[in-house]
Amino acid sequence: MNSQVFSLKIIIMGFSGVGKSSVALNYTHNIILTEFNQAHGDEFKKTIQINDHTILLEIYDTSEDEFVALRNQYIKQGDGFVLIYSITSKESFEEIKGIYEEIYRVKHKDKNEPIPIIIVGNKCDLENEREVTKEEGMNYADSINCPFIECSAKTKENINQIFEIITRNILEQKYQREEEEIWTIKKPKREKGCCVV
Ligand SMILES: Nc1nc2c(ncn2[C@@H]2O[C@H](COP(=O)(O)OP(=O)(O)OP(=O)(O)O)[C@@H](O)[C@H]2O)c(=O)[nH]1
Ligand SMILES: [Mg+2]
Repeated sequence: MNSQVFSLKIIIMGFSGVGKSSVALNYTHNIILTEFNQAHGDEFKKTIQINDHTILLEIYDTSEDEFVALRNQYIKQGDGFVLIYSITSKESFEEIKGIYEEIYRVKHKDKNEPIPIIIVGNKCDLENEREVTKEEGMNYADSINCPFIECSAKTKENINQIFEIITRNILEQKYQREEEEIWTIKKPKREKGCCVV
């Protein structure tokens, strides 16, 4: 990879009201949403530096009431996915399990083919309203081999880390695939060389 700027599409998904727009706006514009300034489904851009490389993140904030066709289009085009639940809602935690399945279904991928996904428990500032323990979040993320983080779009805790982790994850999987492709292209040539000897 050279130093030119390239872009990655990151899709934010989760149950209604978990803080998808808050996380996106907090990260891209340093805005803290309140119940009086709501936002729904939008696209935000922000550049991120990873090891000397400048990467443009196109962040799509989805909404539960989107048309299935549009939702599928987001999933098909997404390079990485931020699946958010609220630690104050067990229902929202159960919801991301279905979204995880949906992503694999729409992308026509097998479970042993990794897709960059991070599991995020938002609203960790509301400790006294907690319904999902950190262990539950962590155990689920472990079971599907994905990174996990708790954050707060209100206090900005761990917000930058979400996007750094998912970007690194996308790049790692991209490199791995490219290396595997190079290896499968090289392999027949080696065999040919052996035959000559
Ligand atoms: N205390 C606290 N409140 C939050 C946090 N994140 C979001 N909220 C509040 O939760 C409510 C919903 O946040 P949104 O960002 O609109 O949630 P959303 O997932 O985009 O909701 P929809 O677009 O309706 O699906 C708002 O009142 C936010 O102020 C957080 O980390 N802590
Ligand atoms: Mg929203």
